[in-house]
Amino acid sequence: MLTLIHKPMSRSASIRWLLEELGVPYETKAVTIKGPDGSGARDPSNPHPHGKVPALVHDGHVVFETPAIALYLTDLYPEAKLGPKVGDSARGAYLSWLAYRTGVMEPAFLERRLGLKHIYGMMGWAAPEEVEEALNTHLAGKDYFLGQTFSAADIVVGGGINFMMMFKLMNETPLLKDYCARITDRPAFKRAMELDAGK
Ligand SMILES: N[C@@H](CCC(=O)N[C@@H](CS)C(=O)NCC(=O)O)C(=O)O
Repeated sequence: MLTLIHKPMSRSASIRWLLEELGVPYETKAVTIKGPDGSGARDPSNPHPHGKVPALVHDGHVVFETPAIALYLTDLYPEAKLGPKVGDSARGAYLSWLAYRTGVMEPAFLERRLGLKHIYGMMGWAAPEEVEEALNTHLAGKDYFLGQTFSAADIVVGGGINFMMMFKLMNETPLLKDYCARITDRPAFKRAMELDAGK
């Protein structure tokens, strides 16, 4: 059994979206988390080492960190074709973009949000304007991160782009706007959002 440790409308919504894309049975376990305004508290029953969401429990095994959960699930259900298998020529790009979400993209835009100065050679991520340029350059002429095929990289990175543009952390470009419209038009995305909204 798959259990998503979840808080609606948080980062774990992207894993719910992925589970809906996969079309596999899963349950959600709602937990409380600490909020940025000091509200909320860690749920002692959350197996994530820092009490964050998402976490996934699969037959008693805990997986945490969004890219790791996405990779775990797309490897577990290869028939859904949401992530290239080991040996596939697109596998390297897939892994790289999954890692990019939390290793580069998120820290860069948090740096912008907090008004921090980018320090080259020290910060392990790129400056926000360079991330924007890289994303726009990579997606030019493509429908999805891996080219013409939708994959979980579009949920993990694309979902992040959608969120960051919505909250004005990332500059909107016609290309990114079109891309986000394409990925959020998917029935699984709409289902996940409706479920999160309690509909
Ligand atoms: N790097 C983690 C970040 C997870 C994360 O920070 N989630 C937020 C919710 S959007 C959270 O649980 N915050 C509670 C806390 O920081 O204690 C991932 O991508 O899975």
